[in-house]
Amino acid sequence: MIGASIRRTEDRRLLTGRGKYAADFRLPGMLHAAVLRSPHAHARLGTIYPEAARGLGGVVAVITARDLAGVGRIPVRLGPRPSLIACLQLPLATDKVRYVGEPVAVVIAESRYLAEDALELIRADYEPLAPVVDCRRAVEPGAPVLHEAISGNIVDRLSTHTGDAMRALAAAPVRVRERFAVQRHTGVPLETRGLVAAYDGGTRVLTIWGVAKVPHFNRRVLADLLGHPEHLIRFVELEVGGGFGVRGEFYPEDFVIPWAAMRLGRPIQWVEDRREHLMATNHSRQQFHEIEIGVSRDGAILALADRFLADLGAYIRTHGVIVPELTAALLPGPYRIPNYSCEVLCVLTNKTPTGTYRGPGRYECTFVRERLVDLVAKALGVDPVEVRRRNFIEPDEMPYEVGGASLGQRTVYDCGDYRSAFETALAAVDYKAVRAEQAAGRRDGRYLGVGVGCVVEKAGLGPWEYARVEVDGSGHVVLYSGAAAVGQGLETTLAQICAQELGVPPEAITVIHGDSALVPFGVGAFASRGASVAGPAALEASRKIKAKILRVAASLLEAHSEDLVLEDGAVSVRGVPDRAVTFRELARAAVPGPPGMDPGLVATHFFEAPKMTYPYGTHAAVVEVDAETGQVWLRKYVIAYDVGKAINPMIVDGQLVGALAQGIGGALLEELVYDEQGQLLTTTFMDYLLPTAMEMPEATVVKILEETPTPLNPLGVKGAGEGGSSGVGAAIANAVADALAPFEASVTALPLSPDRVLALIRAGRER
Ligand code: MCN
Repeated sequence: MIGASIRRTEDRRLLTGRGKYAADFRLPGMLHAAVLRSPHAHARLGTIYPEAARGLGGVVAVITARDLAGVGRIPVRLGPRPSLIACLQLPLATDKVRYVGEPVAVVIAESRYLAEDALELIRADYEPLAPVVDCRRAVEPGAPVLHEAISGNIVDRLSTHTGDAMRALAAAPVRVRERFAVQRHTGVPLETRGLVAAYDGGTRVLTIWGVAKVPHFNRRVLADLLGHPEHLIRFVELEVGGGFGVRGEFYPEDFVIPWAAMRLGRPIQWVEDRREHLMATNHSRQQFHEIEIGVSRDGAILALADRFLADLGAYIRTHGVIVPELTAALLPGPYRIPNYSCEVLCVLTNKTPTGTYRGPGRYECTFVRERLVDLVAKALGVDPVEVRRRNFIEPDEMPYEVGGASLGQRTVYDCGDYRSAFETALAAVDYKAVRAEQAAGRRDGRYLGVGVGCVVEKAGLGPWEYARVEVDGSGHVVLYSGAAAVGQGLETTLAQICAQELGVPPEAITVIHGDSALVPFGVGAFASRGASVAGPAALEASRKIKAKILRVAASLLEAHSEDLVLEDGAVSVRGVPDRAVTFRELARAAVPGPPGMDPGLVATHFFEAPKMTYPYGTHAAVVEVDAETGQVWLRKYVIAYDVGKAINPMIVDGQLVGALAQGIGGALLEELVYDEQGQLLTTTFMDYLLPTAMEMPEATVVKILEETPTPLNPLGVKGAGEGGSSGVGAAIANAVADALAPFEASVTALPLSPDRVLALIRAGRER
């Protein structure tokens, strides 16, 4: 079962329209909420006048910060640091608003229409302040300050040092220096955020439906903010129409809606619309790098020194400064870099706050590093692939300590054969043939380019995950997992692991997750940890239950457990198939169970993962650029990616291709654009361009590698959820730069939208 490309069990209900999402959820007497959002990027907030809205028929309540006096700020989930506390977000704005879209008031009404209408009747006094929109400006003296409490806009400084980068740079025979920028963009799941909250005043149980990603952590946050006992709050996941890092974090609405449901004693639904999503849900990725590399004359990297600004938006949200931290930790990538330094300024601006987005920090650092490596090749006059070949960390150097740390762990690559993945990708893209086609094309005025991006990802963040396996009284196997589903196929792959141990088909196993009443402990779905942390938890719990099944069967069949065969939901004595007991009989016999054994066919396991695993691979892109229109066509795209062992290769393939689509969006199309006043200009899909099937490469080749199983878990698996996007900005940018080499175009920023590509061609021509 492990290693089998079986179809996803969850698709039966999803593809037949039976999935229930937050917006599908209905309860009798349910009210609806709408959020009044700041129209200003930066303003003092004076009196809010909710009276007219309250007077509108059908409006049940208008909630402002005055109603929430004493409610705390939303805490950091990953990497809390004392320096960040002053800039955390309150559920509703109090005396100041700091980005367009910041929640100012919430209307609760009998219908969504009424709630939206009532928003227009709320007046608020704003005293506009000068906004600071560009983080490069925000760090200058005299720039407007967002949070007076930290007297400036730099909320944190991070630094990483290995060896002595400055000295090594000074001594390096060849040095290349460049500035790179990654644009603000983000995960845009088709299902926007949403939730339903209901409070039972009799039992005092508060239930939230529509939660995602980290239900158990968020339940604790809500319990703390409400001052309500955690065990009286139930979180229920429903289906999740994509998360990509942004959905499922704790946002202001995740407090206000449950709070209002408790006060009003009626269920309330809130569903984000797309415009809100684009201005209220975490943004990501915006960074400005100034980087220098020193190499020997034969291309060996001697030193790398980076300094970058990370634009975190107006408040610190649940990811703290983890995205820039990950950038700094993984910037060295698959190369041996003896001297490395990175200085990071985490900067606040009057824009939507930020968080993680699939491949957080790695999309950015991979783009920066891999572009720089191509520039080294140019400086040395060699093919870019040769510089990479010169610098890969070799398998016999594993585990490899990079220096630096993220998520509280030193960056130590567990295992890997970077060169092999690289050569696999080059072979699949047919590098030599593409170069020949390129040369021929140029003679005909066609601009073909090929580019690679080598990726080292991180996956499998602990600290642990929970699993429980039960055989119920009817003999059915149930697997409870503390992980969560965001669309990645969790149910199928966990069932495969359990099925392998218990000899039952995966589709016969019910996988339960995301419901805090049924699953008492859980960490969730992020950091590509499902396969490598939740998977081993499921495996070990399955092994325990198998041992228990055999012990109960041995006692019932009066045989030695070594003589028993477990197959098709029954246990029989080897060679005597008639002497058998079914799972159903065993489950019933196990309560209260043979003397000295815990009752019931139940087994629990916490899999602890103190170290992360580092999947890796190479992306290769072949593009053709239309020099008249600036359009970039993706002729071919290759991803060779090592996941140690694929539980379900079809799902891994889907993960890589899906992530590739998102990476293409980041490389060519998607950008959250603000004007100088801090107004977000991209609030519809007319302006914020997502890739469609039309923008996918004409040919996509995915090579799933299983060359280096990780020693860090009993399955040998590494994550697969993010590596498909992390290398895309790098590979496409290198390919476009390669295509535009005749114009001497300097490709240093994403996205490579047609207008930018034309500007690059023009600037190159002028040089
Ligand atoms: N898998 C596998 N074998 C492996 C590794 C993974 O079969 N060696 C399978 C897993 O069992 C799972 C999927 O591939 O079904 C992704 O696994 P993993 O990499 O462990 O990631 P998680 O389960 O922790 O999922 C989260 C991850 C992240 S961090 C983001 S962001 C993301 C993603 O996966 N968001 C997604 N994939 C997504 N896919 C969909 N459809 N929607 C999202 O929002």
